[in-house]
Amino acid sequence: METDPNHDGIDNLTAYAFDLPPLGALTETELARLPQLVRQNDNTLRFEFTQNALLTDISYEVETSVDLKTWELASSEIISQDDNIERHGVRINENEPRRFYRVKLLL
Ligand SMILES: [Ca+2]
Repeated sequence: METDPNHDGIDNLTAYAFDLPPLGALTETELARLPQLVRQNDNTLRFEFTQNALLTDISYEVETSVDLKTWELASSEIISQDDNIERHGVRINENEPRRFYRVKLLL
C-alpha cells in the first residue's frame, strides 16, 4: 500500500497523527498543524504541533537534541484546545546556539 498517495511528502501516518486529510491539497491552516517553529507576539519562539485527543492508537513524544545523534525527551504543554484538537508547544531557549526538536509518533 502506498504511504503517500497524493505525493505531498507527508505520509499517511503523519497525516493521521496531525489531523490532516490523506488526499488532496492541504490548506495553509492544515499545514500549520504539522510540527514547526512559531514566533510569538512577545518575540519568543515556540515549537508547536497539533494533535487530536480522540486518537488513542497513537502517542506523541517530543524529543530534543543538540547534535541530531543523542535525543532526549522534552515536555510540551497544551497551549490551546478546540474540542478534541489540542495545540501543544515547547518554549525555545534562544540563548542556546543550536537545538533541534522533533515529534516521535508511537503506535
Ligand atoms: Ca500525503
